Amino acid sequence: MDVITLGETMVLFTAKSSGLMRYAGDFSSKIAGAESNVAIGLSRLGHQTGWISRLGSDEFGERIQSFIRGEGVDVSQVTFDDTAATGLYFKEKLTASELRLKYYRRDSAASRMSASDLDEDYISRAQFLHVTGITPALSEHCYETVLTAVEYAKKNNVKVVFDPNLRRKLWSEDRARSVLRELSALADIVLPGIDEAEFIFGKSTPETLAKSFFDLGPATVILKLGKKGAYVFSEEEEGFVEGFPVEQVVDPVGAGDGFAAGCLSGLIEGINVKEAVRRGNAVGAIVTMADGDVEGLPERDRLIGFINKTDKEDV
Ligand code: KDG
Repeated sequence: MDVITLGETMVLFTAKSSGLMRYAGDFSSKIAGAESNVAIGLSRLGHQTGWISRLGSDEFGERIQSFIRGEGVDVSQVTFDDTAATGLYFKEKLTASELRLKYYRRDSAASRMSASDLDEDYISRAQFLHVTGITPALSEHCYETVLTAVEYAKKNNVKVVFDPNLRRKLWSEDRARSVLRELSALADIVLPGIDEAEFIFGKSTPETLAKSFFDLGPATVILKLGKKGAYVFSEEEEGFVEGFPVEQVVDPVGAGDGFAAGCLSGLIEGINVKEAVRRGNAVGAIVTMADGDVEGLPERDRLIGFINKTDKEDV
């Protein structure tokens, strides 16, 4: 297994019309969850991935499991809970460029994940464990589950990748700040966005913010700068990696997960960090041009074509 991840996936309903969702009569339905988005992104690029989670014993839970399995992700560690429902999430398109997200996930099946759901042997077989700051925000049990998964990874020389993925709606600012710092310190690779870095350390330059994460302990910090690309700070390398031009942003949600999938794909293959980040930038850019959180994740040929096309246009 190349990457194992753990977290909640929900059914996503997107209003087909723009304006306040109270007037929306039609919705499209998809599936979304930061961690499974990463697993799917990697699987489309040809890597072996596994996703650990809990789903409700309901039709939405069945749908999510089938979808993710259909994408080639191992779902053998997914359990079903008879006493809680699968989480839901709505996208309200106020205008073409203004989205509002609404969760219905409190006390969902995934929020009841527990450390006893984890199999150390399964985690030990991966090259990377990917976790995000969404899971510990779901419940105290989920927080402990993430810590245990990280502990199993470290014990077995599995590299820990942490994406803070700050979701302010899920927890208090103080708690978020303290847990995001704690998990950043435990990780080998941290993938914060600039806003998340400023949330933790206060406003500063990308260089200083990346260094602040690095001083917590991870060997590699990859700070996401949106369309400008990313800033890398690691033991071996340091510097900016430029982003890719995007024709038209259709839906930016999920770009960070695409970025993580692209970077991890490069790291699995052993290319240098800046080249891996460039791959991450390309996947992130491609994802923004499609509607939905996973629909835009490219297969390898398309990714290579996109990178080569941009390189030619640059010459
Ligand atoms: O990163 C995209 C995610 O935000 C989305 O797919 C849903 O996992 C999700 C969340 O908690 O917001």
